[in-house]
Amino acid sequence: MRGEGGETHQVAGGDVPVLTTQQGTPVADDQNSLRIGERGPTILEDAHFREKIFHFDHERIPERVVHARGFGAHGFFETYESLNDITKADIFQRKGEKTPAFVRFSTVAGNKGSADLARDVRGFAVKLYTKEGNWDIVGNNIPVFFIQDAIKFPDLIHAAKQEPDRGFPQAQTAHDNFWDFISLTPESMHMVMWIMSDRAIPRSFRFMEGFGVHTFRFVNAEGRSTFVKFHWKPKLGLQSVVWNEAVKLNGADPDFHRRDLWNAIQKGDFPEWELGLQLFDDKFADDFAFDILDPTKIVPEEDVPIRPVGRLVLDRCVDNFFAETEQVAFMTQNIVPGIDFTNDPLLQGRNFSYLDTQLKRLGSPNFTYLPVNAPKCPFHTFQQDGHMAFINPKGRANYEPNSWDGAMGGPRESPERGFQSFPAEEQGQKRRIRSETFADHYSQARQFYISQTETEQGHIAAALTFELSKVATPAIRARVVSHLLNIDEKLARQVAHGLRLQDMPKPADAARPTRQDLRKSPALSILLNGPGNFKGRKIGVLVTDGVDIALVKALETAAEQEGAQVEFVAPMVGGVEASDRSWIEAQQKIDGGPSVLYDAVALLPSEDGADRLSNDPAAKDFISDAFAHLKYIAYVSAASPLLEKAGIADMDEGFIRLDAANDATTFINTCRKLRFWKREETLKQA
Ligand code: HDE
Repeated sequence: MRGEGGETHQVAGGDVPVLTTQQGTPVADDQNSLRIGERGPTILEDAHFREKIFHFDHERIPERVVHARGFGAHGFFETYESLNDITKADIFQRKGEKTPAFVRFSTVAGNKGSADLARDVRGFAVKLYTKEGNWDIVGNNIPVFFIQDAIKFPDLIHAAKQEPDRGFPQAQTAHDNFWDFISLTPESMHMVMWIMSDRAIPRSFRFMEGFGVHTFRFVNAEGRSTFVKFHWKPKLGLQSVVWNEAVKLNGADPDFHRRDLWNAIQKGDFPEWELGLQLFDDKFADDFAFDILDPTKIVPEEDVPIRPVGRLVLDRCVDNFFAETEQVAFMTQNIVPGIDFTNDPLLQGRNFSYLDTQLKRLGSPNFTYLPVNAPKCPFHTFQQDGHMAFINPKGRANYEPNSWDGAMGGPRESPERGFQSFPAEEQGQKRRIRSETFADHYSQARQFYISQTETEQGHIAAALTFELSKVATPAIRARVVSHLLNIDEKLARQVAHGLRLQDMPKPADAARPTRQDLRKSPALSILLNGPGNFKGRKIGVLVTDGVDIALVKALETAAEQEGAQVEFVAPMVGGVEASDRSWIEAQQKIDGGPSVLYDAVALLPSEDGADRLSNDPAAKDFISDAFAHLKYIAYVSAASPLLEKAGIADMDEGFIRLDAANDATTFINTCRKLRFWKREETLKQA
């Protein structure tokens, strides 16, 4: 086995294994292929060369058709209390039980190499290795979806991804095909509100919610079923970036999200989510204004409160990206006794799709044996052979029933322990049909919109205006506005104005009128659900030679007490000499560490340093971007020439002056609000 035993070889760093071929033959020369004469031909018998290039040529597997770009980590789920009254799922039977977990976050539309800050839904897929089999909750960071029937999925994804004739745009929905499809698909309007909101540009995977989307069933030992919706709530609260910041982040650090998660876990700052359940019975489902099988609808938290039942902690990065993050195979069909599906037509279609996709990507029905996919409980099947069958049964029986005794006869089914489907009554005509109860496409879109703060509503209007401004066909722009009129007139007018539409279109034909009586749901707002602290956030501190060491120390202490991180940004990455002649190492050179990488910034140059930096475009952008992105900015008076050069005439309440060491604490406390949203109004008026 690679890395275990074998011959070793002495090098400067100690004993290391001898390089071999895949057949185990020691390699003498890995620098030169075998040739005749110094300048002669390479010869066919060079098996080492052939093997090396052959393997390289086959390194790639097809990327995922959707969710190609992702990032995974290991962790565990801890059960808070027994739920045996509502489900017999083994994972929920014992308080304090820890179940190993693997999570993969992703974007949907972009290819594997696309940038992290695309405006997009984020995948939030969780594999729980329970003692009765793997349970996958293959969810998103948005609780609804674009379509109501899985048969529309290929159309949706084709429309969202690069246009087929030109092969662009990459990882963007701001193009004609996407909005053409969307504007012809009114059922997507609720989802459109979510993807045009800041939910689609999260600051970090650590600061976003996850949702199972569909309604599932819990089934208890007596066979009683309860409907359930799954929610993952981040312990660090919700946070997103602003759009202009997202655009710049994609250039400054296309790996912003994966780096953030990697760094947090490596530092031991393990991100955590609480699993919350919305539980309801048939009576609630019958009385609810919408169909609980419709994946374009939510059940507001205010109607069915969320019950926290456990926590998910990510505490280990992968050892190998390909083996784990790339090869992990999530499948909605992976459920365990005590959990069952409903007839949500999207879920039913997904249950068919995921197995297919794994065979295509991983190439063999034995993908379940890969360590990241294999159950961590015992498993025994009569399936056999196939490519890469590296787990094989022993003994004679490879079928059942059989009459071989004991171990020789192999595993047996168990009506008591085995998975039993909930015996739902089903009847009806075999037809291609959409239920009438799925027909209201605008009411919850409106409910989402009116539940946002004014700031957030402004962002939705701005995002729609931005996206539709990239749509070249005026008729498509107008068609989208015709749907917005059914959601909220103010929103429609704002977007029409932003696009400079000459004539306001008529509202789109609606199968159902938009309900005006749905109550606001504060749980839908990001800004109303912030963390109230600055934990897990990062401050970019601009320093030069001569920086006041007392302030640096005070900032570091205040940040540490809050659980926030400080990163030094300097003219050169080697660092700076502080006022007391001590040396401060920088993490970033100023043009590699723009302020978009940080949640707040502190400007601590010496007078001399500020003078030198005042003609540096990167220093100017550092400040003007932090200002435009509504960040809190701490500064020393010596920073004045820099602020002036960055075009900051009036310093608003988002600026905190650092005169003495205890001002650092004031700064961190102020940062708990995350952004100085009031500035956005001033900027709009300017
Ligand atoms: Fe997926 N989806 N999906 N999806 N999905 C895939 O499976 C599919 C849908 C989601 O990190 C694929 O292994 C169909 C909703 C996540 O590996 C594929 C339909 C939701 C991931 C597939 C949907 C999701 C996928 C591609 C319409 C949120 C990434 C590669 C009925 C609840 C998992 C793969 C990972 C991946 C099919 C709709 C979430 C092709 C047919 C709704 C998080 O099988």
